Amino acid sequence: MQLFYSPTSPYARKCRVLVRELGLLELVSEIDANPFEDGAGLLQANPLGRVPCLALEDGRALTESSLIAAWLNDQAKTPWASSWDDRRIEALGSGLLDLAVARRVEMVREAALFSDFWIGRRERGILRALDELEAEAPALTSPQSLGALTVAIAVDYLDFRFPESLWRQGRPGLEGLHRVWAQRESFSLTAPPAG
Ligand SMILES: N[C@@H](CCC(=O)N[C@@H](CS)C(=O)NCC(=O)O)C(=O)O
Repeated sequence: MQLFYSPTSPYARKCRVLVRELGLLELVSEIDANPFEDGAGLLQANPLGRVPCLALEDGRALTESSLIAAWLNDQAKTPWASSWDDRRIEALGSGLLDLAVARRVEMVREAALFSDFWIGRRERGILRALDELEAEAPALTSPQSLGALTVAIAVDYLDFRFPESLWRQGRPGLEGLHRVWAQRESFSLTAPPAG
């Protein structure tokens, strides 16, 4: 299997962390593919032109990080437990990521195209999602959970793209969850490049 990723994509990072956590490095080769370069390999695997994309041996490809994560978990000798509640947290964490990535997009547009409406909307959504996840944090103690992993990836992305973010303030549960993940080798080996 080939996993197309880019080093700065948090969605791809989630899959890369999982590959390491589940001991699947021998099954999955990782291909660095900046989606904005529209490389032939990525576009052939994923018509959406996005990463992550997992190209399977039979020619099919999986194109959503949560789907890829579920697939990888199914391939593991010792899969992580899955529940609807964990999937609910995973979806909330993915939504937080969507808002943070969309907020980042607003930052890198030409200044003339900045939209206060969209920036404000994204920021309010990010804060609401963080507060909701803080309330859930006491239940997210197992590192072997796709929900907890997704939340850790999302708050780490805030540190990466918005170093001025005060997401830790008043959110000790999320801070603790992040600390647990930040100590894991799978997390440090897949950290986005500085700068
Ligand atoms: N919902 C998708 C989002 C994937 C996504 O947006 N990836 C970004 C990189 S962070 C990308 O490839 N962007 C290229 C583009 O939008 O053209 C997932 O969970 O995998």
